[in-house]
Amino acid sequence: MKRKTIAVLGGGISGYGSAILARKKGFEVWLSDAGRIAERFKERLDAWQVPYEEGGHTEERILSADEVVKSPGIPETAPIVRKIRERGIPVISEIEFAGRYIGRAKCICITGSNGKTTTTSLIYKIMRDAGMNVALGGNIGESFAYSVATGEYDWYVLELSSFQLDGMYDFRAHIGILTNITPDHLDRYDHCFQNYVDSKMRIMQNQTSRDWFVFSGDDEVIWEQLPKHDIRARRLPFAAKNGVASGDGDAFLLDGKFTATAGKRSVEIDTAQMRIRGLHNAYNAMAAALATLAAGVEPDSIRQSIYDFAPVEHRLEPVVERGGVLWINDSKATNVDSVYYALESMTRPVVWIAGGTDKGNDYGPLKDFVRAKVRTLVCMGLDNAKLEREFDGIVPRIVSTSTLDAAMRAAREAARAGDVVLLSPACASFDLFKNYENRGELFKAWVAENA
Ligand code: UMA
Ligand code: ADP
Repeated sequence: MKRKTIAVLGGGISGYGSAILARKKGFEVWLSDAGRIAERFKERLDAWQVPYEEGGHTEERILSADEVVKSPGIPETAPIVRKIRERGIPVISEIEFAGRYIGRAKCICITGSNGKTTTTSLIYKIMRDAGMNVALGGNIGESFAYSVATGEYDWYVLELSSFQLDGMYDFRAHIGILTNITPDHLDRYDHCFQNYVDSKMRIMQNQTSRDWFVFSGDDEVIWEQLPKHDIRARRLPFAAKNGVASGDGDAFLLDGKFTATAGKRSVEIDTAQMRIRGLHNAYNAMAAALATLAAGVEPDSIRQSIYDFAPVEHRLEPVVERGGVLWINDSKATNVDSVYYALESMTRPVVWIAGGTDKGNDYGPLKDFVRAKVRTLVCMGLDNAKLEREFDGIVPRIVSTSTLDAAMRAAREAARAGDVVLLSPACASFDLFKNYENRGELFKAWVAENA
Protein backbone atom coordinates (compact mmCIF):
# COMPACT_ATOMS: atom_id res chain seq x y z
CA MET A 1 0.00 0.00 0.00
CA LYS A 2 1.23 3.50 -0.83
CA ARG A 3 2.28 5.45 2.21
CA LYS A 4 0.31 8.62 2.95
CA THR A 5 2.26 11.69 1.82
CA ILE A 6 2.44 14.85 3.86
CA ALA A 7 3.65 18.20 2.57
CA VAL A 8 4.76 20.68 5.20
CA LEU A 9 4.53 24.34 4.21
CA GLY A 10 7.10 26.57 5.90
CA GLY A 11 10.45 25.59 7.40
CA GLY A 12 10.38 27.66 10.60
CA ILE A 13 9.83 26.41 14.14
CA SER A 14 6.43 24.97 13.35
CA GLY A 15 7.40 23.43 10.01
CA TYR A 16 10.54 21.53 10.98
CA GLY A 17 8.80 20.13 14.08
CA SER A 18 5.86 18.89 11.98
CA ALA A 19 8.15 17.38 9.36
CA ILE A 20 10.21 15.51 11.93
CA LEU A 21 7.08 14.17 13.61
CA ALA A 22 5.68 13.07 10.23
CA ARG A 23 8.93 11.29 9.49
CA LYS A 24 8.91 9.59 12.87
CA LYS A 25 5.35 8.40 12.28
CA GLY A 26 6.37 6.78 9.00
CA PHE A 27 4.82 9.16 6.47
CA GLU A 28 6.31 10.11 3.14
CA VAL A 29 7.11 13.70 4.08
CA TRP A 30 8.49 16.70 2.23
CA LEU A 31 8.96 20.28 3.43
CA SER A 32 8.76 23.37 1.23
CA ASP A 33 9.72 26.92 2.17
CA ALA A 34 9.20 29.98 -0.04
CA GLY A 35 12.10 31.76 1.65
CA ARG A 36 15.31 30.61 3.35
CA ILE A 37 15.45 27.93 6.03
CA ALA A 38 17.71 28.68 9.00
CA GLU A 39 20.88 26.56 9.15
CA ARG A 40 20.02 25.13 12.57
CA PHE A 41 16.65 23.93 11.27
CA LYS A 42 18.27 22.39 8.19
CA GLU A 43 20.65 20.47 10.43
CA ARG A 44 17.73 18.96 12.29
CA LEU A 45 15.90 18.10 9.07
CA ASP A 46 19.05 16.44 7.74
CA ALA A 47 19.52 14.51 10.96
CA TRP A 48 16.01 13.10 10.55
CA GLN A 49 16.48 12.61 6.79
CA VAL A 50 13.57 14.86 5.87
CA PRO A 51 13.83 16.11 2.27
CA TYR A 52 13.13 19.82 1.77
CA GLU A 53 13.30 22.70 -0.68
CA GLU A 54 13.76 26.43 -0.06
CA GLY A 55 13.47 29.60 -2.14
CA GLY A 56 10.10 28.65 -3.66
CA HIS A 57 7.20 26.21 -3.59
CA THR A 58 7.22 23.46 -6.25
CA GLU A 59 3.51 23.30 -6.97
CA GLU A 60 3.11 19.85 -8.53
CA ARG A 61 4.84 18.20 -5.63
CA ILE A 62 2.79 20.01 -2.99
CA LEU A 63 -0.43 19.42 -4.91
CA SER A 64 0.21 15.69 -5.02
CA ALA A 65 0.24 15.37 -1.21
CA ASP A 66 -2.57 13.66 0.69
CA GLU A 67 -2.50 16.27 3.43
CA VAL A 68 -0.76 19.61 4.00
CA VAL A 69 0.48 20.87 7.35
CA LYS A 70 0.65 24.66 7.08
CA SER A 71 2.80 26.87 9.31
CA PRO A 72 0.70 29.44 11.16
CA GLY A 73 2.45 32.50 9.70
CA ILE A 74 1.38 31.59 6.15
CA PRO A 75 -1.93 33.30 5.34
CA GLU A 76 -4.89 31.75 3.52
CA THR A 77 -4.34 34.32 0.78
CA ALA A 78 -0.89 32.91 -0.16
CA PRO A 79 -1.19 31.70 -3.78
CA ILE A 80 -0.01 28.20 -2.92
CA VAL A 81 -2.63 27.85 -0.18
CA ARG A 82 -5.38 28.94 -2.58
CA LYS A 83 -4.27 26.29 -5.06
CA ILE A 84 -4.19 23.57 -2.39
CA ARG A 85 -7.73 24.54 -1.39
CA GLU A 86 -8.91 24.48 -5.03
CA ARG A 87 -7.69 20.88 -5.28
CA GLY A 88 -9.58 20.02 -2.10
CA ILE A 89 -6.46 18.77 -0.28
CA PRO A 90 -6.94 18.97 3.52
CA VAL A 91 -4.86 21.72 5.17
CA ILE A 92 -4.28 21.41 8.91
CA SER A 93 -2.19 23.19 11.53
CA GLU A 94 0.78 21.69 13.30
CA ILE A 95 -1.32 21.47 16.49
CA GLU A 96 -3.99 19.37 14.76
CA PHE A 97 -1.30 17.11 13.35
CA ALA A 98 0.67 16.65 16.58
CA GLY A 99 -2.51 16.20 18.63
CA ARG A 100 -3.10 12.89 16.82
CA TYR A 101 -0.01 11.35 18.41
CA ILE A 102 -0.15 12.25 22.10
CA GLY A 103 -1.62 8.94 23.25
CA ARG A 104 -3.04 9.26 26.75
CA ALA A 105 -1.39 12.59 27.51
CA LYS A 106 -3.57 15.64 28.17
CA CYS A 107 -3.42 19.19 26.87
CA ILE A 108 -3.95 22.48 28.65
CA CYS A 109 -4.44 25.04 25.88
CA ILE A 110 -4.33 28.78 26.41
CA THR A 111 -5.61 31.36 23.95
CA GLY A 112 -6.85 34.96 24.05
CA SER A 113 -5.77 38.30 22.65
CA ASN A 114 -3.53 39.13 25.63
CA GLY A 115 -2.07 37.21 28.53
CA LYS A 116 -1.35 33.96 26.67
CA THR A 117 2.39 33.82 27.28
CA THR A 118 2.13 34.94 30.91
CA THR A 119 -0.65 32.47 31.73
CA THR A 120 1.00 29.62 29.81
CA SER A 121 4.35 30.18 31.52
CA LEU A 122 2.68 30.39 34.93
CA ILE A 123 0.77 27.14 34.40
CA TYR A 124 3.94 25.43 33.19
CA LYS A 125 5.82 26.59 36.29
CA ILE A 126 3.04 25.43 38.64
CA MET A 127 3.04 21.98 37.04
CA ARG A 128 6.83 21.68 36.92
CA ASP A 129 7.13 22.78 40.55
CA ALA A 130 4.57 20.12 41.43
CA GLY A 131 6.81 17.49 39.81
CA MET A 132 4.55 16.72 36.86
CA ASN A 133 5.92 15.39 33.58
CA VAL A 134 4.97 18.39 31.41
CA ALA A 135 6.07 19.99 28.12
CA LEU A 136 5.65 23.64 27.11
CA GLY A 137 4.94 24.59 23.51
CA GLY A 138 2.73 26.00 20.76
CA ASN A 139 3.07 29.72 20.14
CA ILE A 140 5.95 29.83 22.62
CA GLY A 141 9.35 28.15 22.74
CA GLU A 142 9.71 24.80 20.95
CA SER A 143 6.85 23.54 18.78
CA PHE A 144 4.24 21.09 20.06
CA ALA A 145 5.06 18.72 17.17
CA TYR A 146 8.76 18.65 18.03
CA SER A 147 7.97 17.85 21.69
CA VAL A 148 5.67 15.03 20.63
CA ALA A 149 8.33 13.66 18.26
CA THR A 150 11.18 13.75 20.76
CA GLY A 151 9.71 13.19 24.24
CA GLU A 152 7.11 11.32 26.27
CA TYR A 153 4.99 13.59 28.42
CA ASP A 154 1.84 13.27 30.54
CA TRP A 155 0.83 16.89 29.98
CA TYR A 156 1.32 19.49 27.27
CA VAL A 157 0.82 23.15 28.15
CA LEU A 158 0.19 24.90 24.84
CA GLU A 159 -0.10 28.57 24.01
CA LEU A 160 -2.35 28.78 20.93
CA SER A 161 -2.59 31.70 18.52
CA SER A 162 -5.69 32.25 16.42
CA PHE A 163 -3.61 31.19 13.39
CA GLN A 164 -3.01 27.81 14.99
CA LEU A 165 -6.65 27.43 16.03
CA ASP A 166 -7.77 28.08 12.46
CA GLY A 167 -6.28 24.81 11.24
CA MET A 168 -7.66 22.73 14.12
CA TYR A 169 -10.63 20.43 13.50
CA ASP A 170 -10.62 17.29 15.68
CA PHE A 171 -8.09 18.42 18.28
CA ARG A 172 -9.45 18.45 21.81
CA ALA A 173 -8.24 20.66 24.66
CA HIS A 174 -8.76 18.76 27.92
CA ILE A 175 -8.48 22.09 29.69
CA GLY A 176 -9.10 25.13 27.48
CA ILE A 177 -8.47 28.72 28.61
CA LEU A 178 -9.75 31.85 26.92
CA THR A 179 -8.19 34.90 28.61
CA ASN A 180 -10.01 37.69 26.70
CA ILE A 181 -10.90 38.82 23.18
CA THR A 182 -10.00 42.29 21.91
CA PRO A 183 -9.21 43.36 18.32
CA ASP A 184 -5.84 42.12 17.00
CA HIS A 185 -4.44 40.56 13.80
CA LEU A 186 -7.46 41.84 11.84
CA ASP A 187 -5.40 41.95 8.63
CA ARG A 188 -5.55 38.12 8.66
CA TYR A 189 -9.33 38.09 9.19
CA ASP A 190 -10.65 40.22 6.30
CA HIS A 191 -10.72 43.14 8.78
CA CYS A 192 -13.77 41.49 10.34
CA PHE A 193 -13.68 41.22 14.14
CA GLN A 194 -16.26 38.41 14.19
CA ASN A 195 -13.98 36.20 12.07
CA TYR A 196 -11.22 36.65 14.65
CA VAL A 197 -13.69 36.00 17.51
CA ASP A 198 -14.87 32.78 15.80
CA SER A 199 -11.27 31.67 15.56
CA LYS A 200 -10.67 32.17 19.29
CA MET A 201 -13.87 30.31 20.22
CA ARG A 202 -12.52 27.18 18.50
CA ILE A 203 -10.56 26.58 21.71
CA MET A 204 -13.56 24.72 23.17
CA GLN A 205 -14.74 22.85 20.08
CA ASN A 206 -14.60 19.06 20.63
CA GLN A 207 -14.49 19.42 24.41
CA THR A 208 -16.52 16.78 26.26
CA SER A 209 -18.27 16.78 29.63
CA ARG A 210 -15.06 15.44 31.19
CA ASP A 211 -13.13 18.56 30.09
CA TRP A 212 -12.87 22.07 31.54
CA PHE A 213 -13.38 25.48 29.94
CA VAL A 214 -11.76 28.39 31.82
CA PHE A 215 -12.77 31.86 30.60
CA SER A 216 -13.03 35.52 31.57
CA GLY A 217 -16.42 36.37 33.00
CA ASP A 218 -15.59 40.08 32.67
CA ASP A 219 -15.09 39.96 28.92
CA GLU A 220 -18.23 41.21 27.15
CA VAL A 221 -17.23 39.70 23.82
CA ILE A 222 -16.89 36.24 25.37
CA TRP A 223 -20.24 36.57 27.19
CA GLU A 224 -21.96 37.40 23.92
CA GLN A 225 -20.48 34.32 22.29
CA LEU A 226 -21.29 31.74 24.96
CA PRO A 227 -24.99 31.23 24.13
CA LYS A 228 -24.09 30.68 20.47
CA HIS A 229 -21.97 27.61 21.26
CA ASP A 230 -22.72 24.12 22.44
CA ILE A 231 -20.37 24.01 25.42
CA ARG A 232 -20.14 20.53 26.88
CA ALA A 233 -17.12 21.13 29.13
CA ARG A 234 -17.39 22.07 32.77
CA ARG A 235 -17.26 25.87 33.03
CA LEU A 236 -14.77 27.74 35.20
CA PRO A 237 -15.29 31.52 34.82
CA PHE A 238 -13.04 34.07 36.53
CA ALA A 239 -13.90 37.72 37.12
CA ALA A 240 -13.31 40.90 39.12
CA LYS A 241 -16.34 42.90 37.95
CA ASN A 242 -19.26 40.78 36.78
CA GLY A 243 -20.81 38.41 39.28
CA VAL A 244 -20.01 34.93 38.03
CA ALA A 245 -20.90 31.62 39.58
CA SER A 246 -20.71 28.16 38.13
CA GLY A 247 -21.65 24.89 39.77
CA ASP A 248 -18.37 23.50 38.45
CA GLY A 249 -16.19 26.20 40.07
CA ASP A 250 -15.03 29.77 39.53
CA ALA A 251 -12.79 32.55 40.85
CA PHE A 252 -13.70 36.09 41.87
CA LEU A 253 -11.29 38.87 42.84
CA LEU A 254 -12.33 41.00 45.80
CA ASP A 255 -10.09 43.44 47.71
CA GLY A 256 -7.02 41.98 46.06
CA LYS A 257 -7.78 38.39 47.07
CA PHE A 258 -9.45 35.50 45.29
CA THR A 259 -10.51 31.94 45.96
CA ALA A 260 -10.34 29.69 42.92
CA THR A 261 -12.48 26.56 43.02
CA ALA A 262 -12.60 23.72 40.52
CA GLY A 263 -14.86 20.83 41.46
CA LYS A 264 -14.28 20.13 45.14
CA ARG A 265 -10.89 21.76 45.52
CA SER A 266 -10.01 25.40 46.21
CA VAL A 267 -7.00 27.65 46.59
CA GLU A 268 -6.87 31.13 48.15
CA ILE A 269 -4.53 33.72 46.72
CA ASP A 270 -3.60 37.18 48.00
CA THR A 271 -2.48 39.10 44.89
CA ALA A 272 -0.41 41.47 47.07
CA GLN A 273 1.99 38.56 47.55
CA MET A 274 2.46 37.99 43.82
CA ARG A 275 5.49 39.34 41.95
CA ILE A 276 3.40 40.02 38.82
CA ARG A 277 1.32 43.15 39.33
CA GLY A 278 -1.90 44.70 38.05
CA LEU A 279 -5.47 43.62 37.46
CA HIS A 280 -4.56 41.79 34.25
CA ASN A 281 -2.10 39.62 36.14
CA ALA A 282 -4.73 38.86 38.77
CA TYR A 283 -6.87 37.59 35.87
CA ASN A 284 -3.97 35.52 34.58
CA ALA A 285 -3.37 34.07 38.05
CA MET A 286 -7.06 33.19 38.45
CA ALA A 287 -7.02 31.40 35.08
CA ALA A 288 -3.84 29.52 35.99
CA ALA A 289 -5.13 28.55 39.44
CA LEU A 290 -8.40 27.21 38.01
CA ALA A 291 -6.64 25.24 35.27
CA THR A 292 -4.08 23.66 37.56
CA LEU A 293 -6.69 22.77 40.21
CA ALA A 294 -8.60 21.06 37.40
CA ALA A 295 -5.37 19.25 36.46
CA GLY A 296 -5.07 17.91 39.99
CA VAL A 297 -2.24 20.00 41.44
CA GLU A 298 -2.29 20.45 45.22
CA PRO A 299 -3.61 23.89 46.33
CA ASP A 300 -0.61 24.69 48.57
CA SER A 301 1.76 23.98 45.73
CA ILE A 302 -0.27 26.17 43.33
CA ARG A 303 -0.20 29.05 45.82
CA GLN A 304 3.56 28.87 46.35
CA SER A 305 4.30 28.74 42.61
CA ILE A 306 2.02 31.69 41.87
CA TYR A 307 3.76 33.77 44.55
CA ASP A 308 7.20 32.84 43.17
CA PHE A 309 6.44 33.59 39.53
CA ALA A 310 8.38 36.57 38.09
CA PRO A 311 7.19 38.65 35.09
CA VAL A 312 8.11 37.13 31.73
CA GLU A 313 10.71 39.24 29.90
CA HIS A 314 9.25 42.27 28.03
CA ARG A 315 5.91 42.08 29.91
CA LEU A 316 5.78 44.89 32.49
CA GLU A 317 9.30 43.88 33.41
CA PRO A 318 10.89 46.21 36.00
CA VAL A 319 14.42 46.94 34.75
CA VAL A 320 16.01 49.17 37.36
CA GLU A 321 15.22 52.00 39.78
CA ARG A 322 17.76 54.83 39.57
CA GLY A 323 17.57 58.30 41.08
CA GLY A 324 14.04 57.48 42.21
CA VAL A 325 12.93 56.68 38.64
CA LEU A 326 11.69 53.16 37.89
CA TRP A 327 12.23 51.99 34.29
CA ILE A 328 9.75 49.36 33.05
CA ASN A 329 10.02 47.35 29.84
CA ASP A 330 6.59 46.40 28.44
CA SER A 331 7.73 46.06 24.83
CA LYS A 332 5.32 43.15 24.27
CA ALA A 333 2.41 45.59 24.68
CA THR A 334 1.72 45.77 20.95
CA ASN A 335 -1.99 46.56 21.17
CA VAL A 336 -4.22 49.04 23.01
CA ASP A 337 -5.68 46.57 25.50
CA SER A 338 -2.28 45.55 26.88
CA VAL A 339 -1.37 49.23 27.39
CA TYR A 340 -4.71 49.77 29.11
CA TYR A 341 -3.72 47.25 31.77
CA ALA A 342 -0.17 48.57 31.98
CA LEU A 343 -1.47 52.07 32.76
CA GLU A 344 -4.16 50.65 35.05
CA SER A 345 -1.44 49.06 37.19
CA MET A 346 0.68 52.24 37.53
CA THR A 347 0.67 53.82 40.98
CA ARG A 348 3.25 56.58 40.28
CA PRO A 349 3.35 59.41 37.69
CA VAL A 350 4.29 58.04 34.28
CA VAL A 351 6.56 59.09 31.45
CA TRP A 352 5.07 56.95 28.72
CA ILE A 353 7.04 55.85 25.64
CA ALA A 354 4.68 54.70 22.88
CA GLY A 355 4.45 54.39 19.11
CA GLY A 356 5.70 52.30 16.22
CA THR A 357 3.67 50.67 13.47
CA ASP A 358 0.02 51.50 14.19
CA LYS A 359 -2.38 48.57 13.60
CA GLY A 360 -5.47 50.75 13.15
CA ASN A 361 -5.54 51.50 16.89
CA ASP A 362 -8.48 53.10 18.68
CA TYR A 363 -6.81 54.97 21.56
CA GLY A 364 -10.13 55.99 23.16
CA PRO A 365 -10.01 53.43 26.02
CA LEU A 366 -6.63 54.79 27.20
CA LYS A 367 -7.58 58.44 27.54
CA ASP A 368 -8.85 58.48 31.14
CA PHE A 369 -5.75 56.73 32.45
CA VAL A 370 -3.46 58.92 30.39
CA ARG A 371 -5.16 62.07 31.68
CA ALA A 372 -4.85 60.87 35.28
CA LYS A 373 -1.38 59.29 35.27
CA VAL A 374 0.83 60.36 32.36
CA ARG A 375 3.11 63.37 32.79
CA THR A 376 4.84 63.21 29.41
CA LEU A 377 4.18 61.16 26.30
CA VAL A 378 7.31 60.36 24.31
CA CYS A 379 6.34 59.19 20.81
CA MET A 380 8.91 56.83 19.29
CA GLY A 381 8.25 56.02 15.65
CA LEU A 382 8.65 56.98 12.05
CA ASP A 383 5.14 58.42 11.92
CA ASN A 384 3.92 59.92 15.21
CA ALA A 385 1.13 62.11 13.82
CA LYS A 386 -1.77 59.95 15.02
CA LEU A 387 -0.49 59.61 18.59
CA GLU A 388 0.19 63.35 18.79
CA ARG A 389 -3.29 64.15 17.49
CA GLU A 390 -5.06 61.67 19.79
CA PHE A 391 -3.36 62.81 23.00
CA ASP A 392 -3.10 66.52 22.28
CA GLY A 393 -4.73 68.35 25.22
CA ILE A 394 -4.92 65.13 27.28
CA VAL A 395 -1.30 64.89 28.38
CA PRO A 396 0.61 68.04 29.48
CA ARG A 397 3.61 67.39 27.24
CA ILE A 398 4.21 65.38 24.06
CA VAL A 399 7.67 64.87 22.60
CA SER A 400 8.08 63.39 19.11
CA THR A 401 11.17 61.26 18.36
CA SER A 402 12.18 58.85 15.63
CA THR A 403 15.00 56.87 17.25
CA LEU A 404 15.31 54.87 20.46
CA ASP A 405 18.18 57.02 21.66
CA ALA A 406 16.25 60.26 21.20
CA ALA A 407 13.19 58.79 22.90
CA MET A 408 15.23 57.59 25.87
CA ARG A 409 16.96 60.93 26.29
CA ALA A 410 13.61 62.71 26.21
CA ALA A 411 12.21 60.29 28.79
CA ARG A 412 15.22 60.72 31.09
CA GLU A 413 14.88 64.48 30.89
CA ALA A 414 11.13 64.40 31.60
CA ALA A 415 11.24 61.96 34.54
CA ARG A 416 11.45 63.23 38.13
CA ALA A 417 12.21 61.26 41.28
CA GLY A 418 9.18 59.13 42.09
CA ASP A 419 8.17 58.64 38.43
CA VAL A 420 8.03 55.56 36.24
CA VAL A 421 9.35 55.50 32.69
CA LEU A 422 7.14 52.98 30.93
CA LEU A 423 7.86 51.56 27.48
CA SER A 424 4.41 50.24 26.49
CA PRO A 425 4.10 51.03 22.80
CA ALA A 426 0.56 49.93 21.74
CA CYS A 427 2.12 49.37 18.32
CA ALA A 428 4.17 46.81 16.43
CA SER A 429 7.91 47.44 16.36
CA PHE A 430 8.76 46.93 12.71
CA ASP A 431 9.38 50.57 11.76
CA LEU A 432 12.50 50.89 13.94
CA PHE A 433 13.25 47.39 15.28
CA LYS A 434 13.52 43.77 14.17
CA ASN A 435 10.75 42.71 16.55
CA TYR A 436 9.40 43.44 20.03
CA GLU A 437 12.19 41.47 21.70
CA ASN A 438 14.81 43.57 19.95
CA ARG A 439 12.98 46.76 21.02
CA GLY A 440 12.86 45.57 24.66
CA GLU A 441 16.50 44.47 24.68
CA LEU A 442 17.71 47.81 23.29
CA PHE A 443 15.56 49.61 25.87
CA LYS A 444 17.18 47.61 28.67
CA ALA A 445 20.69 48.08 27.30
CA TRP A 446 20.18 51.86 27.11
CA VAL A 447 18.84 51.93 30.66
CA ALA A 448 21.81 49.90 31.96
CA GLU A 449 24.28 52.35 30.41
CA ASN A 450 22.60 55.71 30.60
CA ALA A 451 19.77 55.86 33.12
N1 UMA B 1 6.76 30.81 4.31
C1 UMA B 1 6.49 29.97 3.23
N2 UMA B 1 5.49 30.31 2.34
C2 UMA B 1 4.78 31.46 2.46
C3 UMA B 1 5.04 32.31 3.58
C4 UMA B 1 6.05 31.94 4.49
O1 UMA B 1 7.14 28.94 3.07
O2 UMA B 1 3.89 31.71 1.64
C5 UMA B 1 7.83 30.41 5.24
C6 UMA B 1 8.83 31.50 5.60
O3 UMA B 1 9.80 31.63 4.60
C7 UMA B 1 9.40 30.99 6.92
C8 UMA B 1 8.28 30.11 7.47
O4 UMA B 1 7.26 30.03 6.48
O5 UMA B 1 10.57 30.21 6.79
C9 UMA B 1 7.78 30.76 8.74
O6 UMA B 1 6.61 30.18 9.22
P1 UMA B 1 5.84 30.93 10.42
O7 UMA B 1 5.68 32.37 10.09
O8 UMA B 1 4.61 30.15 10.70
O9 UMA B 1 6.90 30.90 11.62
P2 UMA B 1 7.47 29.73 12.55
O10 UMA B 1 8.91 29.98 12.78
O11 UMA B 1 7.10 28.38 12.06
O12 UMA B 1 6.72 30.04 13.93
C10 UMA B 1 5.33 29.76 14.08
C11 UMA B 1 4.67 30.91 14.85
N3 UMA B 1 4.77 32.14 14.09
C12 UMA B 1 3.69 32.81 13.63
O13 UMA B 1 2.56 32.46 13.84
C13 UMA B 1 3.93 34.08 12.83
C14 UMA B 1 5.35 31.04 16.20
O14 UMA B 1 4.67 32.04 16.94
C15 UMA B 1 5.23 29.71 16.95
O15 UMA B 1 5.94 29.79 18.16
C16 UMA B 1 5.80 28.58 16.10
O16 UMA B 1 5.16 28.56 14.81
C17 UMA B 1 5.60 27.18 16.72
O17 UMA B 1 4.24 26.84 16.78
C18 UMA B 1 5.37 33.30 17.08
C19 UMA B 1 4.43 34.47 16.74
O18 UMA B 1 4.90 35.56 16.43
C20 UMA B 1 5.81 33.45 18.54
N4 UMA B 1 3.09 34.30 16.82
C21 UMA B 1 2.13 35.36 16.58
C22 UMA B 1 1.93 36.21 17.83
O19 UMA B 1 2.24 35.73 18.93
O20 UMA B 1 1.39 37.33 17.68
C23 UMA B 1 0.78 34.73 16.20
P1 ADP C 1 0.26 37.29 24.67
O1 ADP C 1 1.09 36.05 24.66
O2 ADP C 1 -1.22 36.99 24.54
O3 ADP C 1 0.72 38.37 23.75
P2 ADP C 1 1.62 38.22 27.09
O4 ADP C 1 1.49 37.51 28.37
O5 ADP C 1 2.86 38.06 26.30
O6 ADP C 1 0.35 37.88 26.17
O7 ADP C 1 1.41 39.79 27.35
C1 ADP C 1 1.37 40.70 26.25
C2 ADP C 1 1.06 42.09 26.75
O8 ADP C 1 -0.25 42.13 27.32
C3 ADP C 1 2.01 42.58 27.85
O9 ADP C 1 2.16 43.97 27.67
C4 ADP C 1 1.27 42.26 29.13
O10 ADP C 1 1.62 43.13 30.20
C5 ADP C 1 -0.20 42.43 28.73
N1 ADP C 1 -1.09 41.47 29.37
C6 ADP C 1 -0.76 40.31 30.01
N2 ADP C 1 -1.87 39.69 30.46
C7 ADP C 1 -2.94 40.44 30.07
C8 ADP C 1 -4.36 40.31 30.22
N3 ADP C 1 -4.89 39.27 30.86
N4 ADP C 1 -5.13 41.29 29.68
C9 ADP C 1 -4.59 42.34 29.02
N5 ADP C 1 -3.27 42.54 28.87
C10 ADP C 1 -2.44 41.59 29.37
